[in-house]
Amino acid sequence: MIDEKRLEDLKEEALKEIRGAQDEKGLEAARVKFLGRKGELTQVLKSIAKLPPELKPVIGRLANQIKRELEAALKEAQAELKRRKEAFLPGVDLTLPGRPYLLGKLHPITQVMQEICEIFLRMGFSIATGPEIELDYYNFEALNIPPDHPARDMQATFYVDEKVVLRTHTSPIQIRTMEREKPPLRIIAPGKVYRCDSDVTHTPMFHQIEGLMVDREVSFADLKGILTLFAQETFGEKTRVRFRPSYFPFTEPSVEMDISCVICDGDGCRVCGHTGWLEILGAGMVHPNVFRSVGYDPEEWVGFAFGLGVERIAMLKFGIDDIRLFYENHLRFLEQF
Ligand code: FA5
Repeated sequence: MIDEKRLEDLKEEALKEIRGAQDEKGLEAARVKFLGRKGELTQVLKSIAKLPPELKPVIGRLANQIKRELEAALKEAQAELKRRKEAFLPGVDLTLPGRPYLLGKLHPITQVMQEICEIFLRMGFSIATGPEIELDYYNFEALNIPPDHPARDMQATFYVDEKVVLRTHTSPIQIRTMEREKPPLRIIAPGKVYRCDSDVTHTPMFHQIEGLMVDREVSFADLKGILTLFAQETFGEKTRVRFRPSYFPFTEPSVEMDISCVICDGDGCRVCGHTGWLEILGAGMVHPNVFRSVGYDPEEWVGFAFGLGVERIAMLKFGIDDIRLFYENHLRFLEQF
């Protein structure tokens, strides 16, 4: 005969099996064993009818309560198994340390280019762009370099065909901007340029930033002032600059700007060839012929322009002695910036 003790024992046994089930199969076996059609508790419930009347309500209530408890335990065990299954996927060990998430970074040349652009943006310049595959007209002719001009040899050009080149400098953007916009204007133009050139300080593709300022009263003093400020913001307040006469067909007069050597501070070392100075850019007052080619009146407008090599600046800033390192893409090199 069933009594309360027997029922309690049954409950304990059932809970033990339900909670101890290692998988869904084990859990289902436990359910069938106790709560199935022929399960042990089901049998008890069925036999209640045959109990003496005074025992019926007591055993009936207890048996039903145990049934509810076992059903709840089953549900909980099912949920726990599901949680375990999700956490322990086959072949996945969640105790292993996570894989490092490799974050990309800006290339050092891009970083330097952005830095330089920001300096000029703060001075009221805006950014202009132009195509890398350029017409001979914009790269040379409109810049006062006619077809047989000896200055064409200053830049070893990649020709696409007779009339089309890979731009050798960012100066054609001067022309394109002036054709499009009326003066006054103040632009900088960063971009890739190409020359048939390769050694420790030259690569066939490199970056330049062009600057152009045109107004009614721009003077050589403005050129000097703005470029001096640029040099000091880039290389530090103590940087000294000097301007040497030079030649570019599209500027007159033309200069090259040197900064005091960033390595030896002007004392003379291997990097500056023991001169104490490093050349960083070319510049000058816009040649009247350039204004004529874009339809600006050279009697009314004056301007200055400059062009700098970004790799050169980056090499000096970071103390790098071989320009090719920028383009070999070794992670151990690139990760340092
Ligand atoms: C020019 O390209 C002129 N367009 C600059 C200019 C603009 C002058 C406006 C006046 C007014 P240059 O050929 O000197 O000038 O080149 C400028 C800079 O580009 C050089 O000082 C150098 O830093 C860099 N450069 C030249 N060739 C290479 C190369 N193959 N690889 C890396 N940098 C180079």
